[in-house]
Amino acid sequence: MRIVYSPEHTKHDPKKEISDGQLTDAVEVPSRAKTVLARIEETGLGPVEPPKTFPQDALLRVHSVDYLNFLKEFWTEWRAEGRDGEAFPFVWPGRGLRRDKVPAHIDGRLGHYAFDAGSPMTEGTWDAALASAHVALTAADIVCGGDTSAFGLCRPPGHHAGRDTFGGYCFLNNAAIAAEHMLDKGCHAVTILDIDYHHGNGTQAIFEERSDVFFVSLHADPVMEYPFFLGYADETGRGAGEGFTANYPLPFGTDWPKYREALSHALDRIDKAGSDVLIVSLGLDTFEHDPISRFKLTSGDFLSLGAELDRVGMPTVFIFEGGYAVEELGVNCVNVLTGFEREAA
Ligand code: FKS
Ligand code: ZN
Repeated sequence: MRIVYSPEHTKHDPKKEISDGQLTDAVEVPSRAKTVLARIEETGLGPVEPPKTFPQDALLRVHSVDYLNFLKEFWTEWRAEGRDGEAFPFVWPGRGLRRDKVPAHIDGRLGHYAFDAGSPMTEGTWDAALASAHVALTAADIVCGGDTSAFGLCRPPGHHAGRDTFGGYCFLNNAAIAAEHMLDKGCHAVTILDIDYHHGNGTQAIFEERSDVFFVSLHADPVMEYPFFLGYADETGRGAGEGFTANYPLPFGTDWPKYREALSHALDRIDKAGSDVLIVSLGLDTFEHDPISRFKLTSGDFLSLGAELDRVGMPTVFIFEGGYAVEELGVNCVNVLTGFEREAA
C-alpha cells in the first residue's frame, strides 16, 4: 500500500488544550504521526511519498472562501492584536445571538468559526492543515489512478471540521476533500466510513443533503461523549440525502465482539449502497488504553478490523484521524492496514 506523508504537520505543535474544564496538555501532537510513520518504515508496509500540491479549488469544494481566508490570515491578525502563544475562542453565537454577522475583531472571528474551545490555533496551524489536506488529496489520486488502496497519514485530523467551522483538533476536513476530489475525477458515488471513536460531525454536516456521498459512522454515543451535539441514530440524512447518513452510537466499554456486530451491519449497508470507492476515516482512539476514550479494542483487534474492512472489496482510501495512546498508535494503525492488505492478498 502506498503511503502519503508530509513533515509539514510538525508546524502545528500545540502545547495546551482546554478540555474537561481545564487547561491541560495537548494530546493531538506531532509525535502521533511520527510514531505511525516509524512503524510503517519498520514493517515495510509500502513506499512513503510526499503530497502533491493542489489548487485551492480542491478545498473550495468543501469549505467556504471566507473560512479559508480566516484560517490563512489568522496568525497575522492574532499578532496584530498583540497576542502570542496559542489561541482559543471564548465567546460563541449561541441561541439568541447572531450567526449572520462575522465580527472584525479576532476574538469575534474565532468564536464565529469555532464550535469548541479545545482546538488551539498556532502560528503553523494553517501550513500544517493545508499539507494535511494535500496528503488526503494525493492518497485519493493514487486510488483514482487504479491502486486498490492508499493511506493518507494526515495531521491535523479532519472529521470534525465543517464547511466553515473548526473544532475537535480539526481545521480542514481531509476525508470530505478527498471525497469531492474523487467525485470530480469521475467516481459516481463515494462512501465514507468513519471509525474514529468520536462522531465525525463535520463530515456528516457537509454531506447530509447529498445522495452521492454515503456517510456511515461508528462512535461513542454522543449522549455521553464529545462532540455531544450530533451523531445520534435518528440522523439519516436530509432532503435528497435522506437515507445516505447512518450512525451507530455505541456505549462506553464497547469491545471487539460488540464493535464487530455494528461494523458488520454497517458493511452490509455499504455493500448494498454500491458506491465505487470507500474512504475510511481511520481513528485509533477506540483502543482500550486510549487516554481520552472508553472503548476496549485491543492491538490484535485492529488486525481483525482491517480484515473486516476488506470484506466489501472496494478501492479504499484510508485517512488518518484520531488516536492518542502514542506508544501503541503505530502498531495499532499499521495493524488495521496490514489486516486489510493480508485479506486482499
Ligand atoms: C476529552 C475531551 C474531548 C475533544 C476530543 C476531540 C477528538 C478528536 C478526534 C479527531 F480524530 F478529530 F482527532 N476533547 N475528555 O479524535 O475525533
Ligand atoms: Zn477521535
